[in-house]
Amino acid sequence: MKTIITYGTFDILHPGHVELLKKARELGDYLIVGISTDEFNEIKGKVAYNSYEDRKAMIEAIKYVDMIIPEEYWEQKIDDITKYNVDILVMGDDWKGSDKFTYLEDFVEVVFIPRIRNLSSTRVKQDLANPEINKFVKK
Ligand code: C2G
Repeated sequence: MKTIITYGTFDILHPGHVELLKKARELGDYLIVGISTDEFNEIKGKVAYNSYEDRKAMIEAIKYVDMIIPEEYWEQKIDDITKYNVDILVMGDDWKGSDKFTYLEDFVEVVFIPRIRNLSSTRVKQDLANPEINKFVKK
């Protein structure tokens, strides 16, 4: 059995997230998703709209996902790779070249998947706050 792992905040869910999870799962037989806890998001400098529990509920409802684990610190990936006998770590290619991942290439196959369109949770939040785009927001 080929085990795949990926990590992320997965806040405002959008097609880019789903495409990433689909493509990750297609690389093997079992997909583990490490979802950033609210505390780890603070370390990442991110504020999620949805709580960890809500983000976990959304991601585990996606048919490509087999297991959810909390992502609590950057360096846990080495432990996860051993603990879950991971064959491939997958991330969107916005992480390609990041020192958060390059060192992992000595321990596991790392695959960067091209991000589809330029979707992001941040952009969705910005668009929703923009009265020119979101008609429910008063000008
Ligand atoms: N992603 C993608 N395409 C998009 C947007 C995001 O492939 N249009 C990918 C990202 O590259 C990442 C995953 O979806 O692999 C989750 O994205 P985020 O929720 O923004 O997570 P991020 O802030 O990148 O945190 O230790 C890793 C970090 O937890 C990743």
